[in-house]
Amino acid sequence: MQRWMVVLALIGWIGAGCMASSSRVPQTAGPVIRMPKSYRFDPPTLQVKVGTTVIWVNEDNFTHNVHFLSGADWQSPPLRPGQQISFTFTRPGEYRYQCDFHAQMMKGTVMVTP
Ligand SMILES: [Cu+2]
Repeated sequence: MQRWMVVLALIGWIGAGCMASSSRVPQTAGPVIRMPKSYRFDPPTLQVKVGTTVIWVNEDNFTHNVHFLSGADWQSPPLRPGQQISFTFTRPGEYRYQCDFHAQMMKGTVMVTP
């Protein structure tokens, strides 16, 4: 094998390693809302205090997102299996949300108290 081929192979290997780890950054702060199999938020209703950071984790085999219908104008990007997103609630209120891809099945609410 030529030397340049070895270098290219090495670059590809390092790149693949970085991609794999960046999509699974461990987060420990705040309550977690899981998206288990299949098509649901667990728990569907959560109550937290202002200032809390909530993490949604997609443990399903399908792509989902989190889109607020009330409380704030915010939506996550599409979350592939294994990905997660967090949101910090800075104002009290009722935050109803859905997954845009499965709006009939996937709805949830976060109640934020002062
Ligand atoms: Cu979904």
